[in-house]
Amino acid sequence: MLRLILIFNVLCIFFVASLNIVNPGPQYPPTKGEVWPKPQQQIKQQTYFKLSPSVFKFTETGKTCGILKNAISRYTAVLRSTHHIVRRHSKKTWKHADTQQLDTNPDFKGTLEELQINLSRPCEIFPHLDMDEKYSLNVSAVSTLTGDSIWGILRGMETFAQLFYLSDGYKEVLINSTQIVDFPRYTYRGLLIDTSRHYLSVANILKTLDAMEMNKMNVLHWHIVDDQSFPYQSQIFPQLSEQGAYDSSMIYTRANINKIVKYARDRGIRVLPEFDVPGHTRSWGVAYPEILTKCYLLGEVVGLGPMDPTRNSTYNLIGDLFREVQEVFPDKYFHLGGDEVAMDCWISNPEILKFMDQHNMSRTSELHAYFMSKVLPLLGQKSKPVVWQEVFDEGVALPSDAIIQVWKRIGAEDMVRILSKGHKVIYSASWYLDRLSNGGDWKHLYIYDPRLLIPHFKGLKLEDVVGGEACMWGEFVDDTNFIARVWPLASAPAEVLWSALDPRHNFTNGYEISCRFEEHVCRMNRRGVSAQPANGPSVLQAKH
Ligand code: CP6
Repeated sequence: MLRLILIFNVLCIFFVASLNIVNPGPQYPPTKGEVWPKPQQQIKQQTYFKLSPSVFKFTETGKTCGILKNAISRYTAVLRSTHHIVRRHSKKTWKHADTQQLDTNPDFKGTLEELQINLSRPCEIFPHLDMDEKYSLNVSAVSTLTGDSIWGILRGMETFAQLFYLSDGYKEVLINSTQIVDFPRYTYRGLLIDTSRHYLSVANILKTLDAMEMNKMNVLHWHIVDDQSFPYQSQIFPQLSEQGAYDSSMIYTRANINKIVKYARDRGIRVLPEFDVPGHTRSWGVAYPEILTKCYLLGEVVGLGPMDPTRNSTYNLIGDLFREVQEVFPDKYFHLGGDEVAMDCWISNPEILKFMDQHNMSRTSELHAYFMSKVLPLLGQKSKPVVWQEVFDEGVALPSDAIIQVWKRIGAEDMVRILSKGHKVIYSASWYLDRLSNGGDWKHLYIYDPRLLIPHFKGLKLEDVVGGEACMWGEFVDDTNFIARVWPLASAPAEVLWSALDPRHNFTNGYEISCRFEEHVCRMNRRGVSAQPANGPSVLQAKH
């Protein structure tokens, strides 16, 4: 009997061991030195160099400025830290035979000593919608990065940092000879963060900017306040956050915001503030209940709704606050929101009904239009508006340079209507990160390309689809899970919005993308971004 059990045990061990043989290691082997998002044009040679961080230096051969100097110290640190990983892995075997093997390999061309950075135009102070992000990078015995604009140079430095990979056995940091010419397919590549439903710490927002830089995203759309809390600390209306924030520690001071804006600028990232009006404003009413509409049910007040469009005091407060916000956020655009206005509250209120009557309005959309027509001029000359699509859909007269953000339906329909009226569009309908359960799958996000959705249609300027945005609404994310929920998912729209259509869209390269994702996630992890695994549980599947 004992013998039988023993034999059974041995068989079991054999069986388990054989499973391991059937399922060998990672499903998707990570690539080595593949750049995310994929460059527009790249030639890669077999010849390669070794990085010696103590010798390597960035040199400025053209114009320079503070942004470039900061980038040089940042990327010097990145290259040094890759080296630390090598040292950790290789321990005492640092001078191992593998190094000798390298030296005798005919493709090995020695140590990379320098990257010459040749910036031809003076630096701009802040990134903007039309910024030039083009660069050329040549990695060879004399390596050069050239660009007309500082923003292109920043993108090129990120690419350069990503070209390095660890040798087999992690003994060396290597880089192949490579020629790259690169520029984005879309100029607006955004990420929405929502700091009202849950507060996000300044440290986490800075971390988010690090990750955006690694993915060449260039707009942080900061949905800073909403119904649930008002964390923006205003100097003229301090009561807004004193009473409307979750806690006196859960606010953004002017110093906090200055730091975030500067940190973003150093990475070529714009910070687009959103103060959503007239809906989603419940938190404004904790300190200033009179600016909100009283909602009625059966003749009784049952709560507060959207802003009260009938009172001048509403517009006075908005105007004064927006002027202050325009000083803190230097971007040329200001997001006014305008989405999901609870019209049923408006028409439950007898005062509002009377006002509509007096102004010959029969539909609530006319009241929404009236409200926006009073708010839009408050921006003055200093900023141009971005609004959610409802504002356009409800027939509000918008200045021609207003940008419309589409979110309601996946598909071309909404974009076509907006483009035909001559407005620029930001597309985010397909990239609601918060809607994905179990962390989500990048494949659901990678298949949409906003311009490709639009059928050939006479007279529409496809370039007016300026880009897209991944939206991470805050209902189910806070400091504990925000980074891992966003990354690497947002890397999918980041690549769609940057890279060329070919070979991205031949739809047979899911395997290749998965392998590049493995390396990219590992790279983000190494550089301090806690991105979660990109590829789901391992299911055996043939290559290609
Ligand atoms: N908050 C605000 C939200 C949403 C919007 N605006 C939203 C709506 C539907 C989904 C996700 C988010 N939470 N202010 C709409 C733009 Cl599915």
